Parts: sequence; structure tokens; C-alpha cells
Amino acid sequence: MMTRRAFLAVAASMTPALVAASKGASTPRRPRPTADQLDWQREERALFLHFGINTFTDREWGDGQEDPAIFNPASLEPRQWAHEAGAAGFRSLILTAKHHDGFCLWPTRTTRHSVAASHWRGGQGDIVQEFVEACRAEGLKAGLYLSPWDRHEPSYGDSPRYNAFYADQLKELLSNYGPISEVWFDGANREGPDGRKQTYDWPRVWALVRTLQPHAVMFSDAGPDVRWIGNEQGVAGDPNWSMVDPAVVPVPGTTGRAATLMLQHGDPAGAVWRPGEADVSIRPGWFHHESETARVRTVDNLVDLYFTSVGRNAKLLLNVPPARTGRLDDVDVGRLSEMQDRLTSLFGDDVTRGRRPIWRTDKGRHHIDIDLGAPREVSIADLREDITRGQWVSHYLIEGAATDDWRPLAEGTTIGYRRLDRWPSATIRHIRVTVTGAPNPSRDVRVALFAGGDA
Ligand code: FUL
Repeated sequence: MMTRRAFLAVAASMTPALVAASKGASTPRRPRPTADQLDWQREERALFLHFGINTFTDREWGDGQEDPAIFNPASLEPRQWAHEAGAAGFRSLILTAKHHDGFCLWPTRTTRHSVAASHWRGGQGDIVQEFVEACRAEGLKAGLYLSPWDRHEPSYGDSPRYNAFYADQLKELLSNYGPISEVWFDGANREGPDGRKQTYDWPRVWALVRTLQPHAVMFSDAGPDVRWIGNEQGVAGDPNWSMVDPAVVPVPGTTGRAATLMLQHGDPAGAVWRPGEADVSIRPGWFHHESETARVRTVDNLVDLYFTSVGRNAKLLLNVPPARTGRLDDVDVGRLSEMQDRLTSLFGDDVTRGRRPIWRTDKGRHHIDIDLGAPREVSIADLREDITRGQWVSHYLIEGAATDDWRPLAEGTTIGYRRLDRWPSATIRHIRVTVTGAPNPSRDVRVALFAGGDA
């Protein structure tokens, strides 16, 4: 075993480097995103696909004793998953290559507990292969979830043996299927057979991913590239900094109040750039259960999720699980497309378009003023920091006026990649955004305003 200090040193070296000196000597150093983290964040939305043996047993967590023969989707169609995701504005997909039950959706050499032992395509099929091909055909990126916790594998709990097994599975997934954009490690970690406790070798796992897929971002509570937002409700913290102190959540599954706060809020003084990903399911469960179809989230609820995730400087990872047929449920697909229509209508017409923002500093306060040229109805503000230069804003106030009748419209803490606020529609001609934060962030903040469509 490594000492804790050695472990943290490895973990720190694995995280995206702090980008050193910024342009202009006056700007202090702060962590900044790597190109891959930026690409990841700018996608805004990714689709999560929980599919596996649980889809056929109607359970959420399998125990690993399932007979692979029950896995038999009649009309598996990953192209439909990717097509609907793309049509609804999602830019990447993440598939559960293996969930906690240990059943593998690809014909792995590491275990017999896989699609190769099922009747599906006579045991000749490979869902991971079809999935990555479908993503590429639709111009989307492909990510994979590989559960560390494995309730089928007999070596689980015999730490070195299981770590070698897990590394072999990762090697297969990251060597044989082309570029993988995100590797997703969940934090669930229970005891193995006879109560044996499994200790994972995270430095080895992270190093393997870096070597085999240098552009993949790694997700877990502990990153190292992107972090879990701390709940499964799609709600980022307010504030939400993209920096963290890595020592507070050194490994996936770290519990306690300090870890929870770090995941939700990040840390303005954090030494590492590790933006948050907010995962949530469109249904009550992660896997498809026919009995839950009446409880698919409404379009209003999905739009709310967009505001509490993307609109709070996080990425939305929305789970839409394929049904037993192997296709996405029509109800879910309908809801996705309504969500996209609503977002398109909300953000279709920026009323600041063509208007010039005026930056000024007055008594130490930084303002952005925009004259809309005529009275306009507004109900949504969309603020963005230039995060290529780091994240700086710690507080902002948005005020509006028809003439000089200034009134507050919204107030908040961090901005980061994107911050969205909504208020009851107001008719204004002038808008003023006051930002606080070092050194002078106002020039790096972009302001857009929307009338709110039919929301
Ligand atoms: C958790 C798992 O236990 C759930 O089943 C689901 O996969 C969720 C996204 O992550 O850790």
C-alpha cells in the first residue's frame, strides 16, 4: 500500500496541471481548465444510459447471481439512443458497460458473465461496440461507466487480485473501442463475499486511463478531472466553484460533511480545477421499469434541472434508460424532445444582441451596463465567465430600469462557465450587472438576456 502522502502526490500529478502564469502579470495565478475539461463543459448535456441485466430482472441493483440467459433485447438499437440524444441537444452519451452485478455488455476475456453467455445474437454480440459506432455515426462522443463494485466476481474483496481483474477490464474497454471521452467511476463500494473489504488501487486506475485514453475525462467523487456534484438530483451547489481542495475528497466514496460540501460547492481557494457533473434520472430509478413510465419527469421539471445544473456552472448528465426491447421508451423520447423545444424557445432571442456592454469600476465596484435601446421584456439572465482564464466571480447583482427606476432582478454567488437566473417578466431598457471578485472580473463576464419564451 502507498502512504497517504505518496498517494496524494500521485493524485495531484494526475489532475490537470495548474496552468501557470496568466496573460498579464497583474492577474494572479489560479487553476484553469485543460482543453479536454473545457470541451467537456461546453457540451453542457450528456445522456446517461443504464442498461444491463437489471433491465431484465426489473431491479436497480443486481446481486451477481443472475443467469445471463435472461439478457435478450429483442430489437437493440443504439443508433436510436444516439439519434434521439443528438436531436435533443445532448453531445455525448455514457453507457453502463458493467453495473454492480458484474454483467458485462461486451464479450470480455476477463469473465464469462457477459453478453457472450447470453442468447442475444447467439452470444456473438457486443453492445459496447454497437454503442460507440452509433455515437460516432451521429457525431457524438462516447463515454463508459465501469462499476468498481462487482457482486459477481469471486476475486472481489481480495484486493490485489480484483484490482488486476478491474484493470484488465478497463484495458479492454479503453483499447478496443476507439476514443472514449469520459470514464465514469461511481462511488458505491460494499463488502465482498464473507465480508471481505475491497481496497481499490485508484492511482493505478487513473494512470491506466491517462495512458490508454489521454483525452478522456475521468469522473468520480475524487475526479481527477470532473467531480460528482454530491447528489443524484441534478442540483449543483450555490456557490459552485470549479476548483477543489483534492485532499478533502481523495478517493471515490469519501464520506462526511467536509466531502459533501466540497462536492456541492467546490472551493474558491482550491488548487485543482475539477468542475461538477450533476447526474439525475428522467425516471425514479436508474434502470428502465415499465411500472415507472407514468412517472417520467415532466418537461417543466427537466427544464428546472437544466437551470440547477448547467445554469449553476455544472454539466447535466441525464439518465434515459433503454427498455427491455433495447430501445429508448417513446415516453422518454417525447419528453426529451419537448425539453429541447422548450430550451430552444427560451434561449432563441437574446435581447442584448448588437448592444454594447460598458464596463466600469466605481468606488471599487465593477459594473457592466447595457442599454437595450428600447423597452424590452426580460425574464432570464445568462451570465458567463471566460473560464479559460479561471473562475473569479464570487457575487453578482442584476438590476434593471425602464429609465432610472432601478430595481433588483436577481442576485447570486458564483458564475463560472454559465449562470442562469429567472424572474417574473419585467419590462426594462437598462440592465446593470455588478460583480464582486478579484482582480477585476467584469470584462470577462458576458451577459445575455431572454424574454423567457412560453415558460
Ligand atoms: C450509483 C449506483 O449505485 C446507481 O445504481 C447508479 O448507477 C448511479 C448513477 O450511481 O453509484
